Amino acid sequence: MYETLALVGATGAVGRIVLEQLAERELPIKRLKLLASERSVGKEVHFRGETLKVELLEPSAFNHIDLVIASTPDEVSAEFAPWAVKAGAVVVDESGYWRMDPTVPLIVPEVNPEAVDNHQGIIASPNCSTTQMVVALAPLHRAARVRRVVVSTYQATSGAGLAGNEELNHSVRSALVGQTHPPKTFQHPIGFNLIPQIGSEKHEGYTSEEMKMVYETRKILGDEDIQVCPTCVRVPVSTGHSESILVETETPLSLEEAKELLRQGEGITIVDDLPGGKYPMPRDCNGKDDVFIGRIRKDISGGNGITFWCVSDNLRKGAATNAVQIAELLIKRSATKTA
Ligand code: 11C
Repeated sequence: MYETLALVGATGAVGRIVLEQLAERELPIKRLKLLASERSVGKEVHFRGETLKVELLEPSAFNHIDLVIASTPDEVSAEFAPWAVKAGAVVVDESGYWRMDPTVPLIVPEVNPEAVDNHQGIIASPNCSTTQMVVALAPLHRAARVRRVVVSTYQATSGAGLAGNEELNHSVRSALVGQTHPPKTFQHPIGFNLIPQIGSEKHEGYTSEEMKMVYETRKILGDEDIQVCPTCVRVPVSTGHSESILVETETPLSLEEAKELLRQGEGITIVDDLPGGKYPMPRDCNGKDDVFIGRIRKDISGGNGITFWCVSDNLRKGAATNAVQIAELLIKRSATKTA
């Protein structure tokens, strides 16, 4: 059923990891086609012992393609996804363009796998900062209904792609010799700095990145009443987003109950030993697919809250891994239906 796969954006930061994931995991794909804009056409990519050439992203590229995994800017997705659907393919899209479309399921396989069945040709994968947070919130929400979340993010430069990491390198090297590298990708120099702006202003002083965390969280958890107050910050770390999360639930949870729920949560690894100096940090979580949680505490400021620290590889679970897991889910569920 899903035997031919096209990867759109194969040469980008996320596309490269999708390729690694496809090689590592056992998807029953018989043919892989790599698509990109004119700039990358002809580039050679090695995959499972073969050399594949990147082909042009155009409407006819989707003929005889069953499944598409795409990591492109929003405007590219807006244009090509309808071509792919018209040709009969199902698109797993990592851009922000389709996520809030009511006809498009927004999927984190550990959280809302059943929603994938409602697709009409496009399935969206969430923003990286949302994905790791909802993996952590899901077990608490199922048990005690999440009412309010206050989150501050510490987001890696690779969230802005290969250009973001290049800018981090240049910015740090320049700062070490007393110079300033003029920023292009970020609003300010990122070396030895923190930038409390990701995206542009979107709603009442909140940025587009922050509002994604509000809207996408409600859609994935299927609860429009969840209140989310986010502050998103770019930090000089190349890979691995970190988040400080305070969550209030309708049903009170003891610290032990919350720890147990998180411990049992799918896709979660707990690293929580403050006296031993053990907690998740980006450099330890990179290259891994789980969401890592530590510093789990009761909110001592009053109210009915649990607070914790959450780290995940933004290029893997935040992007490539989640998309490949959606593809696996789709293949598994369609096999069950046709069996
Ligand atoms: C960042 N979270 O760290 C962004 C990147 O909507 O998929 C991903 C943007 C998105 O800059």
